Amino acid sequence: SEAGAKPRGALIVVEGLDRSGKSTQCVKLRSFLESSGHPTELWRFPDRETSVGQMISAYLSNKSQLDDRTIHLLFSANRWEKRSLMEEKLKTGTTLIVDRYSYSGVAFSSAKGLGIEWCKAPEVGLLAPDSVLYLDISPERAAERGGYGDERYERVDFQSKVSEFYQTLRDSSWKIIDAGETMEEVEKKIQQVVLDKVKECAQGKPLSLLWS
Ligand code: NYM
Ligand code: MG
Repeated sequence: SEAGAKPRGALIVVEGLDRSGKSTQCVKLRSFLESSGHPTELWRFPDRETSVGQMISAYLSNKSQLDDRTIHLLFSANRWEKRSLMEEKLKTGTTLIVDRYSYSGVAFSSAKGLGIEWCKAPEVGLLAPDSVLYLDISPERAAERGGYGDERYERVDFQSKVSEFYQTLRDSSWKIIDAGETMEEVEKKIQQVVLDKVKECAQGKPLSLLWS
């Protein structure tokens, strides 16, 4: 990094189907990074705390109905409203672990039949992750894990479509983690990948933008 500037934090995104174990692993990863001396925050999208997030939450719990494009743009707006804080945190040395990001946005909306390019467009200009970890599990195995809740999208047939779109979106930089392994095995695999990335970012890897 530049003389006098703090080493920047890394933007680590965790993606996967519902019940793939993302949230559990994100919590474990955060304590691991903190205890390794890296200031870290755990974020998630949708961020249900904001007013946009509350509209999203009402939609997901079937308390409101919204047209597919409207809800897609709300999910995107929910990321845009956090963008400047995200950049500030990274530039002042905080690593962010983000539980779902633009890839969820595109995969879930495309699975409803919206065009993939249309879905990507509002994400252009958001910060690009330094690393995407994909917790890979079949929709059937995910459903066995204590079953789904009552939210929209939590159905095996729909999750299969989402899984196909995740495959379309992923590139060679994604780390595909077998989420069918034990919690400890998954945890170990994630730790090494992320630690390397945090170091690379601290050494000056520039921030970049979606969608390129
Ligand atoms: N979801 C999440 C979307 O459809 N678009 C998005 O942009 C994001 C971030 O919301 N089933 C969907 C995926 C999930 C649901 O997320 C709620 P979570 O992680 O279960 O709170
Ligand atoms: Mg969920």
